[in-house]
Amino acid sequence: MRVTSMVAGLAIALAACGGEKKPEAQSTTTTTAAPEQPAAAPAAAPAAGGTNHDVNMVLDGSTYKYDPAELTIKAGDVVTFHNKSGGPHNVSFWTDSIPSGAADVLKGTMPDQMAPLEGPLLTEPDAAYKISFAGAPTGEYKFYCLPHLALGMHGKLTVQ
Ligand SMILES: [Cu+2]
Repeated sequence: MRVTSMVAGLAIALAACGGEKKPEAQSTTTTTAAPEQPAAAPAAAPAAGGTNHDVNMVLDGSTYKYDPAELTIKAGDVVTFHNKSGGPHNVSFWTDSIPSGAADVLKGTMPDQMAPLEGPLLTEPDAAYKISFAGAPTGEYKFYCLPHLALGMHGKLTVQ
């Protein structure tokens, strides 16, 4: 019975051998990193649909002024005041020299008011102050610079 047992042993050895067959490596290591989405860069765009108008606040020689001192815009536009030289400057509206109903609108659209209709003092060079005229009534809006009112720094904007 020696032969039989040898055959049996061989069969077991073969079976063991076959069992050791390793499965093919399935996972090919291609970890494709998700491509980084370019950050959607919202430029400093004016409020929806409104055109931006720039007004510089300057010391020109010995004259403090808004440049331009008068401008005409449309309701919904934005006016950006820039502190160019001679600051600090600000933008204040005369409550009795704006259209009826305008004060309520400006109270909501003028950021960081020091007092009603009185914009903050801009001290940093090139600081900008943005006022939206969304929903603003048509008419004339007269404004002035609090520190330089006595020196004649004032302006007028007309909303059409
Ligand atoms: Cu000023």
